[in-house]
Amino acid sequence: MTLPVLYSFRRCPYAMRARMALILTSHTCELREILLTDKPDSMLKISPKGTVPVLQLEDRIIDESMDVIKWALRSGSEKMHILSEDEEAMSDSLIQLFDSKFKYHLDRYKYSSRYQSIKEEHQEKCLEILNNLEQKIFNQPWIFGKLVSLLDISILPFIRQCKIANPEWFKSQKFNRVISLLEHFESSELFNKAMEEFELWDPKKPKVLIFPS
Ligand SMILES: N[C@@H](CCC(=O)N[C@@H](CS)C(=O)NCC(=O)O)C(=O)O
Repeated sequence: MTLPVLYSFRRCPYAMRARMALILTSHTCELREILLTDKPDSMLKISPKGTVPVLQLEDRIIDESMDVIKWALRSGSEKMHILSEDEEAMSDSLIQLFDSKFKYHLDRYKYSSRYQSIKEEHQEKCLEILNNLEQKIFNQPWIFGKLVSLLDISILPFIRQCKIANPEWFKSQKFNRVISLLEHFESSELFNKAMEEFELWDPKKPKVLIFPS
């Protein structure tokens, strides 16, 4: 059986969450690390929209990160928190919020010159969303307690980007539970395994690199 191929970009939050889902469900794949500025033809041929992650299976292509996660999680994972009905509703609505509104403001906060946006306005909108999340966190070390959940892996890569944009500002905010959650995430084995560096995949000299290694 041929291994699934994952086209990935290490720092991409969407690819990050897909890699974490693969780790948590003990899936192994061939990882092809790409540059967003030089996407390989083999990737564009199977997914012309040109975003990562792209998972190439024997019988189909999955090129949306949440679909990669759903595929990985189809038989569940004993390492992950099982969501109750209420938690699932909360998780779905927060993932939707972070993928749309939070990401929108995050981009305009981080890349204000590219977007010609007013940085402070978008920082404030990110802050509102994070303050709101703070009111929904009651457990430790992950959002639903001792096991990591779909919600943690889906939104934490974006919260991390918000911190990276200005760590001093981020750490001086009052959302202490969000800060602890992010610190736990960044020091977790899961995150560190997902962030392992892979050499760039070169279609002219293709090497099969296995993820997780
Ligand atoms: N909705 C997609 C979004 C993926 C996405 O936008 N990935 C970014 C990198 S973080 C990308 O590939 N952008 C294409 C580019 O910059 O050319 C998903 O969830 O997989």
